[in-house]
Formats: sequence, structure tokens, C-alpha cells
Amino acid sequence: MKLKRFLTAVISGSLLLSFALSAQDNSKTSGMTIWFNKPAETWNDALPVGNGRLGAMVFGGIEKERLQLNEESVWTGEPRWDANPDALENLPKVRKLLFEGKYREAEALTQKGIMGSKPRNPAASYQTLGDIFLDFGSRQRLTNYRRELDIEEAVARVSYTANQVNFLREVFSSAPDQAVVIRLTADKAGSLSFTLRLSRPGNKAQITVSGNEITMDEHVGDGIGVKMACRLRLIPEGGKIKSGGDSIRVDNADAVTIFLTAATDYFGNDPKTTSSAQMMAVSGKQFNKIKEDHIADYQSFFKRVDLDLGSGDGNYFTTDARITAMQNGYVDTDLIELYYQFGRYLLISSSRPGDLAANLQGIWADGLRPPWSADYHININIQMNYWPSENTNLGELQEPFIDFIDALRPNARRTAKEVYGMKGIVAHYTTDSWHFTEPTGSIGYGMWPMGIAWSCQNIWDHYQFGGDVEYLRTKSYPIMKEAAEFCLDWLVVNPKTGYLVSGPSISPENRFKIPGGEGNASMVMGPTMDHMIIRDLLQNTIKASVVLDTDKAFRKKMGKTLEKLTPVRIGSDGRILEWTEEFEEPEPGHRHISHLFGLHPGDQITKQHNSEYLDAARKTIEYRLAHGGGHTGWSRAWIINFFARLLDGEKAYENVLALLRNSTLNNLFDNHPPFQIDGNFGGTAGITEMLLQSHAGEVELLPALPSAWKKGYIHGLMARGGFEVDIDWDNGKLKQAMITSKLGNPLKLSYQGKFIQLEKTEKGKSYVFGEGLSDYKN
Ligand code: FUC
Repeated sequence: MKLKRFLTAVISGSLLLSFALSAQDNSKTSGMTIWFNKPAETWNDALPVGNGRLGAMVFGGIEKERLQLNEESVWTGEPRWDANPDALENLPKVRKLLFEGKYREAEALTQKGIMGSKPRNPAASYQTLGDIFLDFGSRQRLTNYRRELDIEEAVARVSYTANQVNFLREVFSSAPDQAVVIRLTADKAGSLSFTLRLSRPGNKAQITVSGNEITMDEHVGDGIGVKMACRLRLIPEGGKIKSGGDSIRVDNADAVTIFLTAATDYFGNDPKTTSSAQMMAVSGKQFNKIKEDHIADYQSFFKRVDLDLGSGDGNYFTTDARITAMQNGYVDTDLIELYYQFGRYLLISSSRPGDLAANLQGIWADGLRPPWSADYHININIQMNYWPSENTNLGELQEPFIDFIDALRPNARRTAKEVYGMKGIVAHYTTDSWHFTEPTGSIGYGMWPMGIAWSCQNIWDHYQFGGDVEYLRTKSYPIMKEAAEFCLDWLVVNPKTGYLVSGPSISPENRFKIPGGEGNASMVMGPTMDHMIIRDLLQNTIKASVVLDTDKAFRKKMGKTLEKLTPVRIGSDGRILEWTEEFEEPEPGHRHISHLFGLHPGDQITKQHNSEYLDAARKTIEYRLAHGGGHTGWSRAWIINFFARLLDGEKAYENVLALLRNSTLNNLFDNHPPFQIDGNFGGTAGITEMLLQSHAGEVELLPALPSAWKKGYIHGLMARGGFEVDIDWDNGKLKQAMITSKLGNPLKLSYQGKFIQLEKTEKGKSYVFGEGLSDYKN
């Protein structure tokens, strides 16, 4: 076994050796399993299950099991309006100061006179739903412990042997039955005895225990937040149960099934009625049927994509040992496959149509105030969450994000009007489940009005991949149009260049040195990213209006604006300028690489259309990396996407390894640090971009295949235009591609400079292309 030899050689002599050798299991070979030989010591070792809305982190404790629970809408806070009443009056003054290069005065005036006057609702935060604790008492002579998350079935399992009895716990969160389901079994009758409790941090929840049921209700945030209701029902087979105090005691049962349902009033329903109805339904169903339905539902998404990067032996080792081996220089290709599919697992488990969008932690967050309140940062993070949705064939899972942006519109319209005196819709760097959109907080992150405009990139992609014209007409286009309306009003002429610029604004969350040595500033007229986003938005809104055959006059206006928009400039050292002027940077390795939006996720810098910018883009990334860039998980993940778009497989691959080595926790969660889910999604998106791209008007196969991935396949990806793509390669070369046309669009296929163009394709038909695109068999 290669990995065993590696671990022995590299870690020999250290304590880690015994850890590594005990971390193998020869009997288990399923590649799609994250597993451990010990319970989770911290939350970051626990295993996530989720149905899009309701989730659990499984710790797998031997004497005490903990399942930390989440429901996506458990939010404190309430809708607020924190706009600065003086903003309208101060906007032109700030612009003038910035054009005059008076950055300090402009920032002082903006902070006082444009940013929200009060700190944004201090109470608003996403929170844990609570915990289930199972107390088993002391366990001796325990062997064969295994804790796993099988992402092929979306089931977590804990198994061990104690006193010659084999115990098994299974946990999953079912979307068809809207419940977390836990099943405990043992292979000897009467072996299950434990005490179960349900609790919530803060001790404010009303918890009642009666018979085999527990209810837990709370108006969270001390009454400023949602009302939540949680229902638990325990069904024993054999044995006895006794309830009292805050717990249910089970003695000598043969098997036990536990159901957990939860709801809030966030969407206007009564949470007690909803969670009780869900409980009635699920607890009346046979466990096997619930599980079967859950797996079938989950696999209807998961099985759409199959990836093989070549075989390895990593699956014999626990996931933490594999991460350790990677960190010590080993390359575990199977772990990359697992990581890739784990990104898809997380999206399926945290974002289902009708639900809230996946937040900074998807749905999994512990405590009452997770990092950044686990909110919805829209200056890259939530957009990144959805990068793998379309191309990994999970397009409908992006709809919660589109719904979320749609739900911002009333506030976003008010912000445009009252803060800036403009039409359309605007939101800033972040928002929360109460949809605030006004500029608040510090300028350094807050004065950035492109949150919705960027999100429209995802929204347009949803149409490009899926081709649903009705959805475009009724949902996407109205958002895009209003976002574009704001941008048309927002842009002003830069007196120095005659071009239109965006401002006051920042290049997300970066700073520059004020020329003349007056310290640092953030705010300018004309950060490059804004112009790239606005160009993207206007071009896409024009295309959408053509598809829908609507708004001709508005289309013309957008076209005129595009002609006058500040173009991208290359600086004296060959890098893309981050701001309209060439400034020095105090933090040259900054995590945001905003001025490459046009390379990815945008499509303004491509070898097909303006290859002269590719070099500048490369220099921009390399400069950031040379100064310590890529240090947050999401930043590293973005860099993979950038190198893939630069068609540099080797560099993209290097960054895939770096993501796994430096920014991945034992349970494969992305590490910002701390845990933040965007890097998982960005990583999966980046690996996809290495194997298939379709942003430049053609379906490009294996655009950035690294030499390490000699042989393999990826089946079931999606390309813009509605093509499902299966790619097989061998010896680092395309062996076969099969393209299934879902929409009947024309197809331009490319591989290493070779093209095949089909003027039309037949809806539902698969087209097979042979080695190197040479023999096309119709
Ligand atoms: C952005 C990033 C931070 C962090 C936060 C949630 O503001 O700059 O690194 O990811 O979002």
C-alpha cells in the first residue's frame, strides 16, 4: 500500500506512526466516505448531514453522543432600516472630494454622512437549533470503533463492538420527510440503554418531556428573532422507556428510532403546527422506507456526476490521517475526488428549492453567534457557494440563492432611492435573513454597492446552463433589469478620463497607500471590479432582453453606457490595475483578488477574445501569491478557478493541493479559518473548471488538465447552452467525449485548439467524439 509506506516513512519514529497505522481499515474501500476511528473531539471533526434546511453535526461519542442541530431560519434580529438620512446630500460632495484626490476627507464624510448611522442590528445572527445528547454510561472493552459519513448515501454511521455486541447508529436528514432520523441497533437483543436529552444553549428554551416525546420551543434572541419549535419522538423496539425531568430513559431495547423535526415562523407558518405535522407524518412511516426514500432523493442529485482521477489506496485510511499525509507531501488523488464530491454533497444538503440560500456555513453552525453571524456576504462568499451549482449539474439548487436576491428587492429599491436618489436596486457587502441592503459599518468593507450586481452573474448563468425562458422572464430578468437600472444611474463621468466610473466604492476589502504618504485609504471613484461587474451585468441584461424580446429602448441605453464605461487598464508593472489609478498596496498578498472578476467568474478576459489580458491576469495572481496570498480557504479556491481560466493545469493543481493541505479541516470542511463553507464550493467549482469550461462561447474539454491526472473520467457535467458532458481521458489526452444536448442549441466544441461545430443539435440526442476530437461519430 503506497500510502501506508508513505506514512511509515515520513512519520516514522513519531507518535503519528502508531496513529497512522491504527488509522487503516482494510475491509472498507468505498471511495465516497469520510471516516474516523475515534469520536469527534471538536465540532470541526464532526460529520454534517442535512436536507437543505435541517442539519446535524454527528460527533459519534462512545459514552456520550452529541448531535448538534441546525435549522436554516433560526435567526435572531428583525427587519431594520439603518440608512443615513444625510447620504443623499453627501453623495455629490464625496464624489467631488474623491475626484480631487482628497481621500481622507472623502472617507471621513462618507463614514459620518453616508454609512448607516447606527451599528447594524447587533442582535441579528444565525444560531444553533440545539443539541441532542445520548448518554450511554461507561463503555468498556470497546473495539472496532468507526465513525463515517457516506456521501454516496448521505448517511452518517457510528459503529463499534462492546462486550461482544456490535452496535450501530445511523443518522441522516431526509428531504422527503423533513426530519433528522437516528436509528440505533445492536446485534444482541436488549442491548440498548441510554438517556436522551434535548437542549439549547442559553437555557431559555421551553423544554417539555412527556412519554416518548420532547418539545423544545423558543422565541430566539430574547424575543427579537424567529419563534422556533422542535419536536423529538423516540420509538423503542423492546425494552422499557421512562420519561422525567428533561430526559427520556431507554433500558434494554433491541432497537430505537429517534425523529427530530423543527420549524420557525420565518416564512410565516406556525412553527408548532408545522413541526408537529412533520412529526406525525415521519414517525408513522417505516424506518427502512424513510431511509430508502431519503437515499433515492439524495442520489437523484448526487449521482448526476461521476469523477475518477485514477486509483489510489487512500480510502483504507481515516480521513484525518489522509489530510496529515497530504500535509506531509503525499498526494492522495482519491482524497481530491472525495473532496470534489463532498462539495456537491454539501450543496445538496444545504440548498434545496424553496429553502433559504446556503449561508457562510451552509446550514451548519454551532452556538448563538457563529463567525460573521453565519450571514450572507455578497462580496464573494455566497456567490462562490453557488459556483459549482450549474456546472456540476445541480442547477435547481441555485434557485434558493436567486430567491434570496429576489427577496432583497424591496429594501434594495428603498436603499437605491433614499440613500442614493437612484432607480433600481442596490445592496452592499453583506446582508442577513432580514434582507438589509443599506450601507452600514465601516467603509473598508461596507461602502461597496455591487452585491446584487455581482449576484446577477449567478442569476444569468442559471439561464445559460438551464435555458428556462419562463424562469428568465418571471424571476431572473426583473432582478437583472433593476440591478442594471441602478448601475446606469450610479455611474458618473470621470473628469480626468471622460469615462464612466463607479463610486464612491472600494475594491472589496482592500486598501491602497494614499499618494504623498498620508497613510492608507479604501475608497475611490472607480475600482476595477465594479466596472467589470457592471460590464458583465449590462452585457447579460442586454442578452436577456434579446431572448425575451423586450425593453428595446433600455437595451440601447445599456449599450451606450457600455461604450463609455472605464476600460480595464494594465499598470506599469504589467498587472491589472485594481483601481483607476496606479496605487501602492499596503497588503500586496490580500485575500480578495477582485480585479480579476473579469477572468473568473466573469468572461471578459479570455484567450478567445482578448488574450493580451491573460498575461496581466497571471501577473496579478502571481504577485498576490508571492506576497502570501491565498491564505483563506475561499481565496485559495478562487485561485484554482483563476488558473483554470488561464488554462494552466499545473498551477491550478498546485493550488488544489494547497487547498487540501492548508485550508481543509479533518472533516473536509473548508477552513477560512475558522470553518467557512465557500472554499468547499469554490474548490469543487475550480476542479470542474479544470476539466470543462464554457464561458467563452464554446464547450472546451480538459482546458487545464494537470499532468498528474493521466487517466480518468468525469461524467455528467453541464456546459452553458444546456449540454451534458461526459469526458474520458487517457495518457493526459482526450479519449472520448459524449455531449448530450438538453436544449437543441448549436454546439461549438473545442479541445486543444481543435474545433467541431454543429450548427444545430437535436434535443435529447447524444453526440460522441473520439480521441482528440478526431473521429466524430454521429
Ligand atoms: C469577506 C472576506 C472575509 C470573510 C468574510 C465572511 O468579507 O473578506 O475573509 O470571508 O467575507
